[in-house]
Amino acid sequence: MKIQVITLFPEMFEGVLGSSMLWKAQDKKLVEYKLINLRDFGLGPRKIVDDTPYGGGDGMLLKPEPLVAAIEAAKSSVVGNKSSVILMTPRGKKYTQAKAREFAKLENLILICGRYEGYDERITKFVDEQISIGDYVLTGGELPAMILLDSVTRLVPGVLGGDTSAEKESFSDGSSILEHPHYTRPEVFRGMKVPGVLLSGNHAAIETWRKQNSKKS
Ligand code: 4GS
Repeated sequence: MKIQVITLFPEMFEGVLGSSMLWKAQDKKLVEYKLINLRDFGLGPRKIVDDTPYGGGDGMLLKPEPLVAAIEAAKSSVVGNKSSVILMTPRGKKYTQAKAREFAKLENLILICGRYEGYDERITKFVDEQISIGDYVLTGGELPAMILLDSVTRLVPGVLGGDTSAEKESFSDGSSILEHPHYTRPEVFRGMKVPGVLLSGNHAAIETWRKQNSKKS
């Protein structure tokens, strides 16, 4: 899988892409990440990417020409045809584990990180999907893009150590069952005991306890 990210702040991704799981995914050649600096597609000698909104109002908007040129550059480097251009925006469809699973099946993802007050609406004609990570306002779409690429990468076969770990976790069966609580040593921590059943060795009882203590939402 190839994930390309269009952003004005490529350096924001260094920490996340260099961290264990994502780094290993690249090292094993399971996923390839490419950062595209939107500034490179800016207009004129000053590489302008933003402009004031028609009709007035506060703030600046991303201009359509640089953004569409960056999308086209990303698309031109794609081999195969299963690709999706995804715009990170609070106006998008709410991101879920089901979406992550859908994206993990694609060969090519192109993620666009918004900035400023927003973008010229005409860019949406060059976008396949608009995704929001939640109803709050961030400074840019970079953090949402990192959340998307983290959650998608760990679903790519071979990325996680055990082949079952990704699928056993919360939401993986399409329902919204959250995981049961976990405990590790010590048996008593600051007066709080580990539930006795977990120390019992009775696997059926443990399974029942875990089911009962999984949250449905
Ligand atoms: C989100 C969000 C976001 C909105 C980008 C204001 C800069 C910012 N993107 N899910 N302009 N929530 N984007 O807040 O995706």
